[in-house]
Amino acid sequence: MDCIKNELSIASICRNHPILKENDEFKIKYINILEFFYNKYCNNDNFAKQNLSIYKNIILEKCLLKYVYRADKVNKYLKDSIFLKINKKNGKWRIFSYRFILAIDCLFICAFDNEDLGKTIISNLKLMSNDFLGFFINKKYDALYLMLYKEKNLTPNFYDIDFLLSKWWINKNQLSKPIKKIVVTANMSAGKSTLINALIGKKLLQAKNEACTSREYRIINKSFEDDLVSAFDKTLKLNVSLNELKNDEKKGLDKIYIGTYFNGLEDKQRFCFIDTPGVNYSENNEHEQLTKKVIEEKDYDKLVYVINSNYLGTNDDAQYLKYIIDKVKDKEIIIVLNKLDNFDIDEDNIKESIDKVYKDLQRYGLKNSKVCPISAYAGLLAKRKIAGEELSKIESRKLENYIYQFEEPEYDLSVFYEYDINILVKNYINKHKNHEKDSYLQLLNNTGILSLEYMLSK
Ligand SMILES: Nc1nc2c(ncn2[C@@H]2O[C@H](COP(=O)(O)OP(=O)(O)O)[C@@H](O)[C@H]2O)c(=O)[nH]1
Ligand SMILES: [Mg+2]
Repeated sequence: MDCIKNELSIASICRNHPILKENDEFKIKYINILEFFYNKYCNNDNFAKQNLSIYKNIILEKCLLKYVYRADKVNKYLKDSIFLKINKKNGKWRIFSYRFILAIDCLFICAFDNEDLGKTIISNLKLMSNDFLGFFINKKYDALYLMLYKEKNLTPNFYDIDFLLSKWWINKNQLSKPIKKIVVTANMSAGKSTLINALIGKKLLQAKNEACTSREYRIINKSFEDDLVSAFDKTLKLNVSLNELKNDEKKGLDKIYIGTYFNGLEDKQRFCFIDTPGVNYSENNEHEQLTKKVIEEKDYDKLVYVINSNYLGTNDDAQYLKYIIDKVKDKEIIIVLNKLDNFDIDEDNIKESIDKVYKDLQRYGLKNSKVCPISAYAGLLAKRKIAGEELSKIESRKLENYIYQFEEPEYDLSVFYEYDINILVKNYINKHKNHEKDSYLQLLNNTGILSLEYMLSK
């Protein structure tokens, strides 16, 4: 499974690609060369196939329908992409070549995680683009190979490859980070899916007032935003729509991996959030079985238990919490008290509710757990707004209301976290300060979501 997780964590490098400014004819030639290498070296490799298809979709855009693959012309096309362009730089005319950009694309599609194949492809590119610059160019190909696969920082006067090279390396670094797996569990409708959405800063999972998650979701973060969602259940798909994910739900497969960029803390680790169906003792037994299987298999590092603060001390919670405490003795358990935006501070007291939860936990035998108060929904709206996402009219109105509501000191949930967490959150806010976004950042701070994120990353 680990290689699947790696493939899901790799972000596509072709958004804002330099080739996008060329004309259709040139783009078609360029993609022809990529397809040639794909056919020659990884015809059966699904990851490469999907990757090539993303290049076609993003680079060719509207001329995708005009695209024809011409194996017989690839050699000529390659020459064109090497000599065709004359570019004015610093007031001087120079030959502009796509050869090294093309090399990076070929290697990214075919051999990102396969150094030997990378070497073979570089040799092939050398042969194919053998030209009057001969020896000099071959040395540059060798240098490129070292820069991509051996972390050598050579930068020997390459023109225009920085953009792709940096994306290549952000991806490589991502794969070297350990994965921290966090399972989120609760009785139904406590806000598990909303909480995971808030942590990743996107409306990815369905959140509804009914038990709707019917399978296990494992969501892994990509290295940077490429506006694509990848998924693996039986096969790997690098570009799925949210609708496809929803429809997949009906097919009854029990586990799905998803890769997407998280709008969250920049971190030295990768997170994998695990969403399970709610456990509800009277209704769907299948959901309960599936969830218990995930809990008991223990393929996670931490467990987050979500309590709906609007219904404190229910029998369902008592029963399920006791089960968790009994089964999960060897992992950190974090208790999240959600939906605190619904609290009426004239009648309820947040501090007292938190204390009540601590007392219950003590009675059930859970001593060292932290109780983290949050509003997942308000946190999610704030994050989506900060990321520049367009909210619906109703969402915008709710967001504005939350801003006023959370300005009241009684709703500042960040005060319930420890000193060291508060310092980290403060640093985060200062670093991201931006006149237009300040009120949303402040809201995000007060919803407790950032504090919780730092707790999870500890
Ligand atoms: N007011 C409020 N509603 C929330 C919050 N978190 C979740 N909800 C709502 O609670 C319902 C159930 O949420 P969902 O995430 O689907 O719960 P799950 O069944 O535990 O996955 C949805 O209507 C959510 O919009 C919150 O922090 N505040
Ligand atoms: Mg759910």
